[in-house]
Amino acid sequence: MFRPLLSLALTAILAASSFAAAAPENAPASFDQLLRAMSSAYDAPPQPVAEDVLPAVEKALEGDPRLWITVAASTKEERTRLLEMGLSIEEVAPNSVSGIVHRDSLPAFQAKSVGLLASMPLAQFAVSAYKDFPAQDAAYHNYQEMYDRLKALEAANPDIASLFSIGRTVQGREIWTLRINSSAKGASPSSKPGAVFQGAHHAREHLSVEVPLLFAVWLLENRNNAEVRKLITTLDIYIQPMINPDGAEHDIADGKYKWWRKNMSTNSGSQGVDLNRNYDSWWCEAGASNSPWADTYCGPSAFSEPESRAVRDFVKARPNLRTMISYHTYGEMVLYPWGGKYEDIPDQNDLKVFRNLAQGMARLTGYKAQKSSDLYAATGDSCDWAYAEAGIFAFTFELTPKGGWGSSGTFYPGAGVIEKSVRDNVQAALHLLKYTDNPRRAAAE
Ligand code: 0X9
Ligand code: ZN
Repeated sequence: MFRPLLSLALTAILAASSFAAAAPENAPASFDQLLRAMSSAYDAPPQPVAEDVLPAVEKALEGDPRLWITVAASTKEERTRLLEMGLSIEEVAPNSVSGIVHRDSLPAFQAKSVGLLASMPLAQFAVSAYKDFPAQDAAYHNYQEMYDRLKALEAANPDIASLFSIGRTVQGREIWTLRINSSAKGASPSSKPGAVFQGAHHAREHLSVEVPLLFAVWLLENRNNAEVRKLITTLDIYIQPMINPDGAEHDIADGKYKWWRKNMSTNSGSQGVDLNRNYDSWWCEAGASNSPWADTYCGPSAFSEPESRAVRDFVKARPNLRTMISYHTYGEMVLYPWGGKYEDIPDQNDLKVFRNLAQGMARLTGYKAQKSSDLYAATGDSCDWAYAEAGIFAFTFELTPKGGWGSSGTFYPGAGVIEKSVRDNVQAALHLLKYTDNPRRAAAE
């Protein structure tokens, strides 16, 4: 899909800054410049793009006799028949297709035997296809922009950064992973101790994309700083900013937030599985629902979803992984296992490691460190699974806002929170990296 608005808006913001004037063409924005541009976007003068482009699109298609329709079809033979009826098929889903048809052909598609699911004027569809994050939140990266940013980092640091996909989502999007490693590329193995930073298991938690993504920008920009260089040359670092891109894109797809949490799989009559209930850690016991329509639906079985399977296979193929952060929002907390049981993890030494690392990261962010299940018990979460399965010191971060009285915003706190969240969390993530060679060192503190 075409999504020119955000890149145009960001380009306009960057072009207005003195940096852009001085920087060579195509130079990637620095961490500071990028953050400044992103955090000022929320109070930047109204961006002309939405105002200019959308009416122009509407005008160009005004009175156009074509419609965008969605029709039931599950086989290639059915799809061929629809082409023969005059539908240009543009999108194919497992049980339906969408595309463009002349309004005079509509009656044929309305016949009982055909199964017309939806129709709208092409102008209306075209405008909706242009939609993105609401203008005031344009600084947040959508899927394409996240990919572009990762790709640019790889291009600017080809010796130590490589981009690869750990698998595809329900709707076929790649789950992109940026790897930072001075001696290994892509999916190849490494014996260096590994760390993983993940965002957006939950669709509406958009700040959880920005924090790991901008951490990657920061790390690579500071690659020549002695401390950072040591981390980059001794560790195997993976950044996966969008585990659930289908859901994240759905949440912003018509320019208004949908408060969507789950992935986009189709269940009987409803949509989505809660990916943070789909891992095989006491799957679908406490704190998970087996009702497909529920926001905490655990799915038909553990690892039923391609997104959680991709993470499972990624982790299992890399026994060198030692630490992990899964970013979520909101609540300003640093959580450690167990999440699925009220008890402490049985290994007292590991418990000390978890507590000390969590406390260290809480100090740097101002968040509260606690056992996950002290918040509530919820089974099937990724961090319980990663620790139980692979011994990874895995933390769930609940980012800003704090919630409750005196705190503003929930899942949509605005672009103004990005800068502080990123800066504080860069320090917390660095803290974890400093222990990734041997996290058990932290037990002694
Ligand atoms: O419920 C979740 O999956 C996480 N909170 S969120 O509001 N982002 O949905 C918290 C997961 C922490 N883990 C457990 N308490 N098990
Ligand atoms: Zn979440």
